This record gives sequence, C-alpha cells and structure tokens, in this order.
Amino acid sequence: ENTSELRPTHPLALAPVVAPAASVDGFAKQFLQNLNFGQGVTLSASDVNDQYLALAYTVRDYLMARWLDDRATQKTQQAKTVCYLSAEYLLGRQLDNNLLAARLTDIATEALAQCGIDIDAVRAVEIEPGLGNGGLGRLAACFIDSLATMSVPTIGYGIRYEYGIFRQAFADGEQVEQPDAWLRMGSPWDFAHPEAAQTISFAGHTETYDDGGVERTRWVPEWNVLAVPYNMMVPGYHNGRVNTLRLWRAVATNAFDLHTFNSGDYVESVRAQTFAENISKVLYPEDSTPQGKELRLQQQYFFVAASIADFIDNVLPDDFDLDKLPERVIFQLNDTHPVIGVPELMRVLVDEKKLEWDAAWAITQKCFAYTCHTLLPEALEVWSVDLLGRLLPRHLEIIYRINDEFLLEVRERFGDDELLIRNMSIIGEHPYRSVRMAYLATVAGSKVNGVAELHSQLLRDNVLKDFATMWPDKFTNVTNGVTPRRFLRLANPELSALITEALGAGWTVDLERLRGLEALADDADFRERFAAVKASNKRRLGRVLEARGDAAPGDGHMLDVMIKRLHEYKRQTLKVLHIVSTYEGIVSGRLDVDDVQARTFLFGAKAAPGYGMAKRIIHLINAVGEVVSADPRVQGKLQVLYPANYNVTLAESIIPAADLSEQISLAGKEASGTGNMKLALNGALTIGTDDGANVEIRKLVGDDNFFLFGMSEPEVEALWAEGYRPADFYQRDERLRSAIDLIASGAFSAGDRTVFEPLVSNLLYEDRFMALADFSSYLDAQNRVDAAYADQDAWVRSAILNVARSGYFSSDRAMRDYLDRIWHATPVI
Ligand code: CBF
Repeated sequence: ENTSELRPTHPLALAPVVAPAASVDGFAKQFLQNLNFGQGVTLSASDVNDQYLALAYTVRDYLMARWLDDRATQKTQQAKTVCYLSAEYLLGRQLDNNLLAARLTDIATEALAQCGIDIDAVRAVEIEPGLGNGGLGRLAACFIDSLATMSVPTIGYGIRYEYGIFRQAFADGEQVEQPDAWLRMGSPWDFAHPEAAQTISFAGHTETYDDGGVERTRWVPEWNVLAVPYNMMVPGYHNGRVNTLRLWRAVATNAFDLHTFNSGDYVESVRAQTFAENISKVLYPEDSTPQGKELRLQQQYFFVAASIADFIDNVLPDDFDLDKLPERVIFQLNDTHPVIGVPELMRVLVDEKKLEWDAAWAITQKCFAYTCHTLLPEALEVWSVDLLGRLLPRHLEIIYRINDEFLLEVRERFGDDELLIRNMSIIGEHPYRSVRMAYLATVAGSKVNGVAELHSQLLRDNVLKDFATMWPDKFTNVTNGVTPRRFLRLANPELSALITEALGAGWTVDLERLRGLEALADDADFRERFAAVKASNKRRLGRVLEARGDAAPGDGHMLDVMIKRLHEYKRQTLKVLHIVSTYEGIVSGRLDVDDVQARTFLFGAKAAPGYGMAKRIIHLINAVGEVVSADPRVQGKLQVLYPANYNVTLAESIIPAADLSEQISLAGKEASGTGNMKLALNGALTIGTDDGANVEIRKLVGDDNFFLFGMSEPEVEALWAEGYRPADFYQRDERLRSAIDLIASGAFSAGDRTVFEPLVSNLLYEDRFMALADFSSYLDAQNRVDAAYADQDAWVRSAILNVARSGYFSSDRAMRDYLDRIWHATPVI
C-alpha cells in the first residue's frame, strides 16, 4: 500500500493500482507472466501445479486493486466493521469461487485453452483449506462470502492451521487419520505480513503498581509468541468488493538457540520454537464436543488477542476515541471458542488504555455478541480455573470481577436465591472449579442467538433459561444460511443455467426469486429438463467417484445421501438399521426384491479420532456396505457407498446429485444443520425429524414435499422422563429385532460376533439418542419415500418445489438478520 509516510516522486508510484485488462488476451498475458516470473518456468516446462499457482496469482491480480482500496478506506471511513471471530473456517477450494466472483470464469477458461491448458485439470489440483470441522466452520465461510457480496465492511479473524481437518482413509473399513498438509504445494491465496505481527503473552503473574496516585494492575507474563497475520481475499460476487480474512500463524519470538545448536544439541535448540509454533500447528478435530486441552485454550487466546490488538492498532485510526468503539466494531463470537476475547478486551481497555472499569465494561458489553451453536450440554465449553489461572492469570481476575458484579445484579433482581446464584454463576463448582464460557459470553454479549428457531427457543427455555428470564431482549434467533454462490451456482452449473434461463440471473444475490420456479413445477417440459439435470449430476458424481477409485452410484438408483460429521446424535446408526433391515427383508424373503426401490446409500462422514463409538459406526457402515453391495440375492438393488475423506470439494459433487437428504438427528439435538439446506436447495427431498432447521425447511417446502418421522422434542423429553428402555422397542418391532440380530450374528464381520458387540449392546441398553425409539416411524417414512419415488413425475415436481421454496436459506438473508437484529451495521457501497 502506498502510505502517506512515503514520498514517491515517480509518476507510476502515484498512479492508482489497476487491474489487468479483463479480456482473454489480457488474462493470457498476465497468466504467462505469472508462470514465467512467479513460478520461474516457461509454459512448455510448466507442470499442472505451476499452472494452478500462476492461475491463482492471475486471479489475485484482478482482485488486488479493489482489495487495496477496500482495506485503505476501512481505516478512514466511519462505518462499523463486523469482526467475525471464529476458530474455524471451512473454506473449500478458492479458485473457482474467486473466478466466479470476479466474472473471470469464461475469460480464464478461454485464455488457458489458448495456452493449450484444460482449466478443469488445473482446478483439480487445488487442495482445499480444511480449516474447520463441519457445520460451524463452513457457516463462517458462507457468512464472510455473503458479507462481501453485500458490501459490509468485515474482517474474518481466525487461525492459519498448518494442518487442517485430518485426511480420512479406510483400512479394512476402519477410519485411519492422516495429516492434512494443505500447504505443501504452495499457498497462493494468502499474503503473509510478518511486519504486522502481534506479540501474544501467556502465563506469569499479576501485580499492582502505583500509576501516578492510581493503583493499577498489570500482567507480567512468562512467555510470548508472535502472531503473524496472513491475509486472504474474500471477494464479493460481481460487486467489486474484496473483504479480508485474516488468519494468524504462531511463530516463536526467538527462532532457535544458536548456542545450544552449536553445542550439538539440535533438538533442544529448537524446543522453544516448536513449543510456540505448535499453537497454530493443527486444528482440533472435534465437532460439537470441546477438547479440554491446554493447547486449545492457547489457540483460542492466541487468535482472539491478536485480532483485538490488530483491530485497535491497525484498523482504527491512531487517535481513535475508544469510548466510541461500539460504533466502529462488533466482535461476533462464533460459539464459545473466542469468548476469552471478553476479558482480553477488558484487560486492554483497563490495564493498557487505562479506562475506568465501568466505562470499559460498558464498551465491552456493546462490542460483543454471541452465537451458540449447540444444545449438547457436553459441548458447552468450560475451562478449569486452575488451567485458566495458570495460562492467563490476569484474565481470570477479570472474569472473577465480572462474575462478582454480575451476581450482585442477580441478587438485586431476584433476591438471595442461592440455588439460582449457583446456577447462573460464570464460575461452576462441580465437578471442578471452572469458567463456563457460554455464561461469560451471555453476560458480556449485547445479544445471544441460536441458529434455528427451535434451537433458539430451546436455548431460552432450557440451556440459558435463567439468563433469558433476566434479559429477555438479549435473546434472538438467526436461522443459519448457506451461500448460493458456492452451493448452487458453482456446485450445480446445469441447474443454475436452467434457473437463470427461467428467471434471469438475479437469483444469485436474491435467492427468494427462486419462488418463481413454483409455477414451473407444473410445466411438464420444465420437469423433464430438471430431471435431466439431476441425472446428469448423478453421472458427473459417478465420474468423480470413479476417478478417486470409488464406485459410481447404481444406474437408475435413487441417491440417498447422509453427509455430515459422524456423531451418535446425528444417528448414522439409524440409517444403517434401515439398510440392514431392507437387506434382511430381501434375503429372508419378507420383501420381494422386485418390489424394492433400487437405492444407492451414500455416506460421507469423519469421526473425531478420539471418539471410539463414532469410529465403530464407520466400521459398521463399511462392513454392511461390503456385504450388501456384493450379495447377488439383492440383485444390485442396494448399494452402499462411503467415499473416504468427505470434504467441501466432495460435497459440491454429491449435493447436486442427491435425491433424498437424510436429516435424522434426535429431535432437540441438532442445533440447525446446514447440509439440510444445501440439499433442499439442490432439489433433494428431505426425510427428517422435527429438529434444527428441518422444522423451518418443512414449513417452507410443505408437508407434501418432506418426509417427517420420529418423536418431537417434547415427546423425546417425555420418554426420557418416563424411563427409556431401548430393549422394549427391540422386542416390539420384528423388523428392528431382525436387523439388530443380523448385525449381532456376525453377518457383517465374517462370523465374528465380537466386532460389533459394543455397538449392539450400546443400542440395546443405552441408546442415548433413541435410535430404536424412532426406528419404526423411520421405516414407515422410508416406505413412503419408496412409494413417492415410484411416481417420478410427482417426485420431480416436489424436488422443484424444494428448490423454489429454499430461498430463505441463503446466507445473505442470515446476514441481513444479523445486521438488523444484532450488529446494527450497514453495507457501505
Ligand atoms: O451453526 C452451524 C452448525 O454448527 C454445528 O455444526 C456445531 O458444530 N455446533 C452444529 O452441530 C450444527 O447443527 C449447526 O448447523
């Protein structure tokens, strides 16, 4: 950036940065230049990775002028900035998205073709940055896409993990985790700024001192690490806006100890470096359960402290009056991972900027808002006071004071109700003294939101009930959304073209326009074309799978997909029981194979490496798949596919091809889900419980176009209250008994009954997520699915209506809701 401190005299240095010519020739020239001068190869000597990198640099060149401009004006303009604090961004591949945003797809395709290069081959080498686990991280990626598209000044802050979510492989049907070295072939989309590094401190002690007659506290830390920012472009779709995603990498303050190195102790000489750099080494591969590891708390503080300091030091003007901070920023807490930012901002304001406590607290409360993404009690993060006090002693003191003042307020409002005080305290006492991060976020946040209507209601009624009683206005809902650019426009080009032909191109930024398709659901010609697109997407998926060495979906099969993290509450086991039951029905003669609807069951799921039960379920799916897909008695009617390493890239091929979307979590457990939205938007019909955003999907698409089954959330609660005995359900339903017995018999484990015994016993005697209780209702719904699929014309009509009525689930709408209800910020055009 040409800063005002520089005094250039050369006219070129004064000229604005301009993008290369947006023409095929202009693009080809820039591409070749990047190949020669960026990669140091000639076209004829280049390999596909050189070509990919040169192409990425070229796209960047086109976006650069706007990016520089947008970053410069962010400093001077008075607009409020959304600082999205998220430990995860599951970005997916960048190339296609950035080409699309910059309107360069056709130009680049042609320019590369003229260089003799097939752009598809170049696309295929991109390794996606898997810096997230699942829904939460992908949501963050959708949100920053929408904010850029809506021209909202935003900085996404997070961690540049050296290794993202592990690569999943299968060995004899069992999950094996391999490191995800996503940076190994280069990283063309980010820009390191070591000169803008922040020093982040840890441990040590606090002390009071006399500051000109005022007693103050300061933190005397024990060790530091550097947080080096890496900036990524976040281009808006066709609007010229380029926002920033700033990810922090941990670097040791002292590279290594030369003295120790020279003495020959090489391991010891880099110990400090290894220790510091471990902070951003690897993403915690947990979804919906926090890992109480010290390193994780280090990660959280590391990125949040760096982000707050960066915003205050580098984004705000130098003479900024911090009392006005809430007018300039909202720090959105994406779940509890960044909540340590609350005491950090207090520390900065009180200890460093020397504001009074009350003034600092008033500012802090207006600067944060908190989104909760879970309902599982075990997923609400807590940190032991011991650990937090050791790692961040000053922050613990600040948390205690926040809590003391908060509990005084509770007493003032509700009297000395000791049980209530204990329940609401930010400090929990059992099973050990700990800081309840969700409570801290709720006390500090200007707003607290859930991510679907049901979820927000359950937060208010159960998880955060006392807080909602105290501050009813603090609580709100914003139902999640997904970006239509990646998940329809890019993932499903044929359907996109069909929609554009019917409705014009505006739907890409105004997804409610899809409503216009409703009328076309009754048009036989349109239905035929819609069905042809689905069939073509299935063939495309088949090619993608075969290229990976997997099988393609069966010809003429319904494609029944369950793609999401492997977790007991999501109930992949219930899906397996359906498959086994159908298989058992055919082999036992209970079902006539000719009457069975041919289906390909497709799973995509990773299990957290330490989650034993989830890994057993993966093993079971693969074991069942192997037997069922190969049994000649089934006559190829049932096929089970489980491609390893499900990720965003694979999702982009599966979702457009899907007929049936499995959203079968136990009611009250899935906060929202977003895969459910992506699948409906691409014309899959949902079979689902009344859980998370399924409730809203069903309401919008209509009961006739959704297969509802299972207990409602109050029914689940009632069954728990009366005493749930899964074995009773096993006894009652013969289909269930036969399916479970078949698994227990060793039919899927070469006769070895011990392999799946823990899984079977868990189902029969515990079944925390009530798969057995919902089984018969699920099977009945699956029978309705079969019947509906048999009438293809009616099915396609329903599929079109699903697309037409899914406009609400655009992340653009979600962002508008956040802007109106929570952030009170506006786009800056
Ligand atoms: O809100 C986004 C998603 O977050 C989760 O993935 C999470 O990790 N807490 C939830 O499990 C999803 O329901 C939710 O859609």
